Amino acid sequence: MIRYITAGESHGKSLSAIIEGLPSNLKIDIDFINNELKRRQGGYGRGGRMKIESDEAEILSGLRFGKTLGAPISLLVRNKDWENWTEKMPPFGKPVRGTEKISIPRPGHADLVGATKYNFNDIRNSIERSSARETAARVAVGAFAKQLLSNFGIGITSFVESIGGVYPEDNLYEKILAKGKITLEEFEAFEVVSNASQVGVLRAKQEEKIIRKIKRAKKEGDTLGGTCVIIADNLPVGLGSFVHYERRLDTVISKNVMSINALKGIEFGLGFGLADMPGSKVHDEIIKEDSGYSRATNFAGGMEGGISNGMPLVIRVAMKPIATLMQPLRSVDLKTGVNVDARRERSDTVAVPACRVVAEAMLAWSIAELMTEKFGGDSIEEMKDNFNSYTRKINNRLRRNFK
Ligand code: EPS
Repeated sequence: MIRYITAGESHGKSLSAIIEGLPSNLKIDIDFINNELKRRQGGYGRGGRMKIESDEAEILSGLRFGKTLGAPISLLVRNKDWENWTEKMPPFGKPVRGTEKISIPRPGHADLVGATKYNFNDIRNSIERSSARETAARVAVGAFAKQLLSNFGIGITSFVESIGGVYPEDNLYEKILAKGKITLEEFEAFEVVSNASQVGVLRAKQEEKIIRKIKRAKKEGDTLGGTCVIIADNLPVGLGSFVHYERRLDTVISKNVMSINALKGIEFGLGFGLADMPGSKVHDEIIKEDSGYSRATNFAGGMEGGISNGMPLVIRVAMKPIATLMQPLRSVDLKTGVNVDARRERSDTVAVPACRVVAEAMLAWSIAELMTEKFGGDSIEEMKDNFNSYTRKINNRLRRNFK
């Protein structure tokens, strides 16, 4: 079993994470981790904070000469902005005279529920840990998972499908599902094109429209949400299970991916679209190929019965607009009980391009959870042996069983 935990406040000294259960001898490339962190920071429409930070992971334990020891891994991502917050966020001491106590919650943020639940007299205490800054730690964790998965040929990519309701004109998502299998060239093209786009999309005309929309939203003091598509390819058949609710592939993915700040929806394959169509139009027909059994289409998004079926794993997620508005909505000052405008706080106009990178990390983690559960092993060598033995024999066994 692998697990991780993160710690850290948005304007505290650092974010940190502990990862437990990765096999030993797994090669880890720090440049890869830092590049993932850089990808998360990018995207048109982010706020002032990303100009201050240049996120980098510092590995404190669990690695020796670039390989895992099988021991817990601990890592840090330092907050450069901490320098500006030493008086407002010290772990000890007392607030200096004149330190503002925040009493006006933002609609849509964790401000009010956090202060209510944790019995705070300053909303700053809610803001700090609920901030999506925490996702930097999770991207670092996901970068470990991605490197584990690459040993088994499993790749993960993504693109932003829409921002502010601006979708590609060619119904791209359905097209990908209708096509079924994804070639390596197509997979790589998703990666290259989305990474080159300022907003993570695949279509140039759509990018222009989205940038115009973000500019307008910013001018109007508003914010935008959007949808992202995340794809994992080359999964073996058999990850997840129908025998228990918590072991289903879709359960594990939902738990991890839906924990991302501001995510409000997830679809597997055609998802909600499946509900509107007759079965004859959406169930993926089974076809025989030299390498085994395949499906003619992929509307199920790579799973049947909570188990991976060897088709690309395709999910779509929806992110709500950022809750901090420069043209604020109505709120209440908790000090006076009087209706006032919500508080403004430095923030982003849109963070959907960052969200797709975090979603990749969480999808990678989900698959890593199930891969280590199924193929176990204390070292990467042992895990590979188990994996190879299973995947090599799986088709022959099926053939023999049904002779
Ligand atoms: C974020 C850091 C934050 C915000 C954003 C995400 O920085 P700051 O609050 O210092 O400006 O840019 O946080 C939120 C959207 C949120 O709602 O908390 C980051 O590193 O991703």
